[in-house]
Order: sequence, then C-alpha cells, then structure tokens
Amino acid sequence: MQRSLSAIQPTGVVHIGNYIGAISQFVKLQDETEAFYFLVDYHAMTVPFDPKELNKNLLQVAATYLAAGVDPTKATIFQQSQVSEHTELAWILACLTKMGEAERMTQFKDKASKHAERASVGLFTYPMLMAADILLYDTNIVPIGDDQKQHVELARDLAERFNKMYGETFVVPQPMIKKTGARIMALDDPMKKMSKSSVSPKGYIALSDDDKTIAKKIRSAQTDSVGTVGYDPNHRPGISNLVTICSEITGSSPAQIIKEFEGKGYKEFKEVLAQVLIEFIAPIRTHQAELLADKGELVSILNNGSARAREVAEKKMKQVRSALGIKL
Ligand code: AQP
Repeated sequence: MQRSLSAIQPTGVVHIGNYIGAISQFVKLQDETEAFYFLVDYHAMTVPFDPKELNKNLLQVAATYLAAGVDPTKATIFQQSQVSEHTELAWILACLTKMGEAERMTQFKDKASKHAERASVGLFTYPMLMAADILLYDTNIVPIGDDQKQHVELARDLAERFNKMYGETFVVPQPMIKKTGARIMALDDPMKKMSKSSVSPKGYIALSDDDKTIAKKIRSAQTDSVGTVGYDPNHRPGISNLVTICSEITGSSPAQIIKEFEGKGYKEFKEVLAQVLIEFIAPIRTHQAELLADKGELVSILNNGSARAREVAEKKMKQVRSALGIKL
C-alpha cells in the first residue's frame, strides 16, 4: 500500500486555504493509503513565537484535524517533536544540501524579508527538516498546497542524491497538488496567499470563525470594479478566488457558479458564499470546541500516534546510520 504524509504548522488557526489545499486531500487519502498526518512544532519555531501560543495552537490544530474529518483510526496523527529522528535526519540532509539550493527557496526569501535582521538560521534550514519529515517514512505521496511544491522537490532531490552517494535508502516522494484550490488567496489582498500568520485576520476565514465573522469577512473581501461574477485568476484575482472557494466547498465547477450568478452582482454572490461557508464551518467549529473542552483525548491521540511514528522512524534511521558508516 502506498504511504501518504503531510503536516500543518501550529502557527495559528487553520484557515479555509489549509483545508482546501491540504486537509481535504488528507481526508480522501486516509482511505486509499497508509496515512501519516502530523503537527510540525519544530517548523513553528523558525519564526518568533510565544510558547503559550504554540502550546494552544498544537491542541487547536490537532482538534481541527479531527473535526475536519481526519480519523485517528485510519491515519497516524502525531507530533513532530515527539519523534527525535526528524531533527537527526535533518542534520544529515543539511550536510547534503548545497547553499545555492537552500538560497533558492522562495518561502525562505518571503519570510526572511518579513523578519529582516531577525530571520533565523532555522528558517533557512526549514526545507531540510521538511525533507527529513517526508523521507523518514518512505513516503510515496505528499498532499500539499502549491506553496510547498518547491520544498517537496528538494526532498526528492535529496533522496535521489543520498541514494546515489550512499546506496538505495529512501523512497523518492511525489507531491500531490490539486488542479484548482492549491493556492487560495488572501481575502483582503488577492495577490497574496491566504496565510495563518498574516497580520490582519481579514485575510483568512478560519475553521473556527463564528457565523458573523465569516459573513463580515466575505462581505469585505476585495473584488474589482467589473461587477459581474467571473473566473479569470490573472486579470480578476479577487472574484476568481471567491469563485474558487465556492467551487471547492460546494463541488460545483467555476463555470456552473458563473452561470448561476449571471445577471446578478457581487453582493448576491457574496451572501450565498458566506452562507455556504457558514454551513460548512459551523459543524467543524462545534466539534473542535468539544474536543478542546477536554484536552485528554487529543493528547492521547497524539501520544499514541507519535509512538507508532517513532517505530517507523527508528527503523529508517538505523538504515541511514548504517548507509553512512556511523553504525559500529
Ligand atoms: N492559501 C493556501 N491555499 C492552499 N493551500 C495552502 N496551504 C497553506 N496555505 C494555503 C497548505 O496548507 C498546508 C499546511 O500549511 P503550513 O501550516 O505548513 O504552512 P504554510 O504553507 O506556510 O501555510 P500558512 O497558512 O501560510 O502558514 P504560515 O502563515 O504559518 O506560514 C500545506 O500543505 C500548505 O501548502
């Protein structure tokens, strides 16, 4: 059976972009593959963070996984920092990565420019930790949003390089990226990706937002002066982004949505989209709140998942140490 693996950073509340680009694929793949989905808390440390917030976010993201349909009886759900092999392999892969390769990573360039002189070395080596996350588990498929494609490509290159230099050890993973919905844009600036850590919460719809907040954010989402519902991401990014969100949640194609709103304006479309999102998010939000009311169940799911993940990772690291000649 093929193995799928992916993760979310506990850097804030999970948004509809994370759901459409990544989590919706996890829910599907947990029935078709041996699935590993986890919380990358070490990745969350690559930018300034508050330990209390990180702790809260870990539970919140774990609750979101479950509330959005990831099932611990089907998938292994775990916490990266509970499996020390991730950081061990990351060091080895860092020694295989060329400076030029790391410098080309667009996420590093974007995030480093936001944090200027405070950009950490960890932010620079993040892709090697992500490569370790993937390669430790003999992963075949990595379901992700478009922004993580370059990092999976690096993981592929490192797997191939390691295998060539030290003998066949790693499976070369394939990214799985949806044709549409792989890059949901910010509601307040459709030229930027919807992001958990965006300065303004107006840019994203969180899977924990209440009905009023969802309606308000959709009402104020940036569109254009054309006035008709259309789909042309290059020339009309705002309205096209809203049509994409509507299409991904309802299952109707952009063409069907445009036809449905022929002769109607943005106001009517936004009212319908807000209602679609309210109906989609309300049960997730309620389930999330129930799970968060007693953290015992979440902690136990993560501990059990981490124990299972450790078994797989320990086995792989033995093979790696042996290939590298450091096993005596
Ligand atoms: N806007 C998006 N549209 C579609 N998919 C997205 N993903 C992220 N943003 C979008 C996908 O969600 C998964 C989890 O993302 P992450 O937590 O690893 O961090 P990220 O990619 O950096 O996402 P964020 O929300 O922008 O987080 P911050 O603000 O912390 O950097 C990934 O598969 C990602 O591709």
